[in-house]
Amino acid sequence: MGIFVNGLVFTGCHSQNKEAASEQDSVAMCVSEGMPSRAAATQKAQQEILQGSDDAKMVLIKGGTFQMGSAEFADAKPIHEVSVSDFWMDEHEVTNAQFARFVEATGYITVAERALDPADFPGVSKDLLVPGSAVFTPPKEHVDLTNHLQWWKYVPGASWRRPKGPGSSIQGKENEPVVQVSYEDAEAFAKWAGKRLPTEAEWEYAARGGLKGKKYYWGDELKPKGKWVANTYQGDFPSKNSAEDGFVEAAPVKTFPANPFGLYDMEGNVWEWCSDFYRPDAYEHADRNNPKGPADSYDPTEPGLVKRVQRGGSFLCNDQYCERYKAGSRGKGEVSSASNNLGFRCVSDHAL
Ligand SMILES: [Ca+2]
Ligand SMILES: [Ca+2]
Repeated sequence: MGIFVNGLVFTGCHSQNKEAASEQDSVAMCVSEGMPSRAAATQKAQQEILQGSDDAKMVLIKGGTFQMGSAEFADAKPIHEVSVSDFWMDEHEVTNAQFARFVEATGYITVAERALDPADFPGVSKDLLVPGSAVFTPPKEHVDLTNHLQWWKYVPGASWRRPKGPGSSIQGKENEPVVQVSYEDAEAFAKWAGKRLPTEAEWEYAARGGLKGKKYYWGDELKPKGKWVANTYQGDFPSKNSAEDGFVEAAPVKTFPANPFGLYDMEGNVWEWCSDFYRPDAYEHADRNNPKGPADSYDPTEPGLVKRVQRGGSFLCNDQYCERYKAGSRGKGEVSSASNNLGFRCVSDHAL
């Protein structure tokens, strides 16, 4: 069958180019210039294919060696050489539409929607133990930046379906990143999708996009050519968001330019969970080859809590308060906690 088809193609080619027939002694010659070979075309298709139960477009990140960390942040020192193997990464943060499909398929109930067990919250009045989550609630007037509880409120009823609590919704926000997801929620989604959460080494390697020693993941200038290239916070934090970049809160994924690896919103938009336990001294003892983080977590500011790493900062990051959208910086979060500026994306070791 294959020979017969090839024969037809060969014949057609000759009939259209009789004057050059002597040069066209193979089927390959008949392929018009600029058309990719079958091998190249399938490879490209594979690199951009929708992968996993969530049908996410994933990008093949070719492994390599890079300088991980930042001299600007105490918990991101020392800068050290790290190698990561090839992996595939979602090109954008997991969206509300993707998360809705997961919930529909599995009946999953997120941590923010579950009843709170009084045993987990000794000393807290039972009537305060209602399902909900943290919502950024900016004060009307300028405040000092020492107490973050001035702008973070626990809002009963806040969840991924109602990111800011009763009255809010995700309708019309299908392409925005899902928020109000705890580590457990992100991990459950990843498992359903046939994927996993990235290590922070993978995340940072991917975010750097092959650039070396830059202040921001996109380069050394905050606004290259006068343009905001990530969804962060402009204005007087936390009371006056001037939204010069066009967005007070999360932006639809892929609104801002992709990095050189074809990944969107690695910096800003929403924070992204990574699989490593958080410790401020993690890099002092880190593996150099595909590091997976320390064996346990420890955050001196909240010693009793288990925390995992978060990366990339969010629409609330700015130089005045949270600079942790800068290259190499690290974030952290208690594993059962969520907020309306926290999401995730998945990776896979293999094409799915
Ligand atoms: Ca913004
Ligand atoms: Ca992000």
